[in-house]
Formats: sequence, C-alpha cells, structure tokens
Amino acid sequence: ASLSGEVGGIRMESPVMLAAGILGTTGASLRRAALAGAGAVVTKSVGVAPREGHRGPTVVQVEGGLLNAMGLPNPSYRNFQEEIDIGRGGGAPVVASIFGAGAEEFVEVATGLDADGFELNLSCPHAERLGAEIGCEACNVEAITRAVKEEVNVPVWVKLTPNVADVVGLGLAAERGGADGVVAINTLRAMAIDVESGMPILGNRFGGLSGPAIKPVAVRCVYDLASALEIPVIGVGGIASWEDAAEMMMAGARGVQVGTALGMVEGYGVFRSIAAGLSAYLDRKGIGMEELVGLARRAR
Ligand code: RRO
Repeated sequence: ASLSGEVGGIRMESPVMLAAGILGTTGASLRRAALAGAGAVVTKSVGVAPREGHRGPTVVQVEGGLLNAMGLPNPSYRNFQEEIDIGRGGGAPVVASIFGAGAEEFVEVATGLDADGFELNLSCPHAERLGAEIGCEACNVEAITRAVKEEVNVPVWVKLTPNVADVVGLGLAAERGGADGVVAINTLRAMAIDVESGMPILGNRFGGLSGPAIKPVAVRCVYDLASALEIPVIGVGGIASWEDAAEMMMAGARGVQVGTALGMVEGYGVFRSIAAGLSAYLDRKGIGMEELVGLARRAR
C-alpha cells in the first residue's frame, strides 16, 4: 500500500518522521535520516540566543527508555540556516523545531529561518529559566500559535507536553490559534537517583523520559486529541517498530515520529523497516492508510 500523502499540511513520501531533538543538530544527520527514508525530519529546537545546555550527565539510560535534560543546547537560529539547507539535500521536508520565552521570540525565530514547516516546542519539560512552562497554559499555546501563523507561510505544528491534566485543552488551544497539526508527546517529567551517593544522576537533577516506557501514555494522548480535534495529530513516544506505528495510527495519528529508537537499537534503518512493515500490514488487511488512521476510535 502507498504510504505517501499529506501530513499536517506537508507532503511526504512516508508518514514515519525523525522526531525533534535526536540527530537534529546537524545538517549531516538530518540529511542522513532523510536518505534513510524518513518522510520528514525535525531539527533539534533552536531559539533566539546560543545556549550551552545543562551540565552533564545530560542523558542516562533507564528502564524502558532514556532520561534526558539536555537543557536546550543550540547555536541560535542565526547560526542554523546552513544546517537546514544541508538537511534538505536528503530530499525530505525539513521541519524546524523552535522555542522561545514568549510569542515575540517564537516569531523572531520563525521569521528568521527558511524551513518547510515549523514545530513550536511548547513543551520542553526542564527549561526553568526560560519560563518554558508557558506550554502548560492553553491561553499561551493559542497566542503563540496565532502569532507565528500570522507571520509565516509554511505549516505550523505544535508539540504538546504530556505533563498536564488536560492535554486536549492544549490541543484545542493550538487549533484555535490556527495550527496545521499537533504533535504529541514530548518527554514525561522524571528523575533517577544513584543509590550509592544518594545523588540525582542527571546534572540538572530532573529530566524527561522517552522511549518504550512512555508509549502507552502517548497512545492515550493521541487518541484523546484525535477524538477532539479537527486538525491532524502526529504521534510520538516510544515508537520503534511497525506495530508501534500502526498502534499509534489506530489511535488517530496521521503520522509518527521516531526518536529514542534511533539511539537504542536499529539506527537509521528504523525508518525503512517501519514503513515496510506498515505497508505490508495494510496490504495484508486490504486497507489503506486513511482507514488505519483512527481505526481504534471507530472500533466498538
Ligand atoms: O533540550 C532538552 O533538554 C529537551 C527539550 Br528542548 C525537549 O523538548 N524535550 C526534552 O526531553 N529535552
């Protein structure tokens, strides 16, 4: 079955994308993911000013995934256009993940970059000095989305945090603001402690959990969002196999993003193996992608 189509306003050959953060720092790794079959690639989040990020350790493997507190390290949008352009050499759309302390910063970054789409990171779980908790308030989500939409001519997605009681409220706010899609979920608030020293392991003490452990949380968020929203939902969180991708799409995801799995098992081959598995599954069931998306919401 064909996997090509439009996802959140962006035409892609496959609905299996590179998630923000992992391998999105350089043009070379974005390009490589695209050449490996990613339908679109999302960059590491960039903001108005260069940031070093938190002191280490910044990533640690835990049961069921990875715990990170990178701390938004990035060279600022002023030093990032070249990476996007190199990434585009891979032939897939490049979506720039961007963050800011408020609507003005988001607009400055978005208008300062030429990308095929923007993913507004309203969900970094541990950027305390930036006031990045902004993404937990529906009114901020709506205002920032609207402000960026007014200034750019490419699709705008909003990446949501799962660290709230009401993720659907945030999704509805993004939709009111004019988003072309929502992406769920960013990492779950978490921490790990070393029992010999009694010290939190990450340099920042706290971090965000990604990988297989959060997949059921992501599936639930996607299901709830897809049930409430008109705009497309993109699923991310613990996807490593075609079965994971199919499950996320049955919950209502129009596309999926893969992050942690790239570092844990298969590497870049994961894009083609998920796409091949999905295609074979659709053929075996005699259905198309449009039937797969939201299947579990229609099943009784
Ligand atoms: O850089 C990070 O620490 C980070 C970001 Br911006 C994010 O959105 N999600 C995450 O788990 N880590």
